[in-house]
Amino acid sequence: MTTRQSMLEQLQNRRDGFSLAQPFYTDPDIFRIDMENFYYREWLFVGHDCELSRPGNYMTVQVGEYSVILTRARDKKIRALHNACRHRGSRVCSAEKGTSAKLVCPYHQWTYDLDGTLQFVRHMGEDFDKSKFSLKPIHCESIEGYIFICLADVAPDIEPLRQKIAPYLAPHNIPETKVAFKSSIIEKGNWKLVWENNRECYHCAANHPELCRTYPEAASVTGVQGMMDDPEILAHWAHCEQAGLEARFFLSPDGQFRVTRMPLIDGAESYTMSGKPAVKKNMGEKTGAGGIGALLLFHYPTTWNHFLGDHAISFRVIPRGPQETEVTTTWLVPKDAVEGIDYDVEDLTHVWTFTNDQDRQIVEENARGIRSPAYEPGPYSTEDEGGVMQFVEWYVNTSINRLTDAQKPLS
Ligand code: 3BY
Ligand code: FES
Ligand code: FE
Repeated sequence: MTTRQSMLEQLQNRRDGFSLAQPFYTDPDIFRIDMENFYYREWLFVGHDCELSRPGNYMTVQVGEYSVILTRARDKKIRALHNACRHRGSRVCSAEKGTSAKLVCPYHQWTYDLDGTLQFVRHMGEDFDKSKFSLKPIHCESIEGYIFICLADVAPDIEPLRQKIAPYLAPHNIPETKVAFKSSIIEKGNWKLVWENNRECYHCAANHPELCRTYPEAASVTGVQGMMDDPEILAHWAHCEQAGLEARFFLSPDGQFRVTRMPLIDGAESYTMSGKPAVKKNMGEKTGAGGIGALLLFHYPTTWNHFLGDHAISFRVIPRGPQETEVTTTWLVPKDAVEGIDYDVEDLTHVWTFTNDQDRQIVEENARGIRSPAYEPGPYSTEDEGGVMQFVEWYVNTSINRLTDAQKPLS
């Protein structure tokens, strides 16, 4: 039996409401199939428009075997290009980010424009047609300051995501922010363990003393059910709507993304130790209303986000191996906020720096336990882990669909 067949069988026979079998968190073959089914097919959040604020800015990102360059060209457009030279394939850019008028391959100096067009080559003969050797383009879309790419030949329709989330995000003016701080950590665990951990707050009270000062433990806040029965949440939505902010919980029919505004504890305004804003400036007019809590957004498989009145935090999840995942956190503040005057980086980043490290430890302990031959799938709490069940169901159903599609003969 091939790995695909046995994977399909295991997914079809899985025990509902239980964690996945060990190979889903450890096996290199299943990992490769996950990369093909998810990371090489879906829209992926890779970075922010403001990280490429000026023409000439570029940054690189590695997704599995794909090396990607994101550029802002002279026409101000953001593009994604395959970082593989059309001569003999060298990576053209090796830096994480930079500014340059052109992209020059370090090997034999083939020179590309920031839009990917090949502009200059030496000694290739008179008949050489440069127009046939541009850097290959990658689907790239920007939604409210979030850059998404899709590595598939044919990308899924991104419009439902854009249309739904843009009205929620717009008041936070993400295109008008700057990066106050960015950190990348490696969590030694499968990407799905990182997501499972993120989708519940069952672990919060015992593990996140800093976050728990402001972020509610209730499953109705983090998860995907129970919010309609929570009077505090209903009152919060009414308050936000009065301030002109889109607020109500929305989960996409395919389960891939969710947006909602949620209250913080005791009217906290920000994820600081005091609950007071970390930044003296507001992200936008409407976000200065007070008591707007946090706008929460997740989009599988790459991102979860918190938008506050004074700043926003994005998280990017990229697998680095079957048992290794990179989590990149970016703190965005209004671009005219001045460090040291309007905000202090330590105050701004303290809570989530600790929270991320705590989550890293949790994920790594989870991964270690799962590696034991004695591990067997265990039951999720329907009360507290509805969000985890939703993620796992999305993973299982999407995987089954893709594995069965691949089995169908081509018509
Ligand atoms: O960042 C989050 O959305 C999740 C929710 C609960 C705790 N946490 C790390
Ligand atoms: Fe890029 Fe030769 S491989 S110029
Ligand atoms: Fe956590």
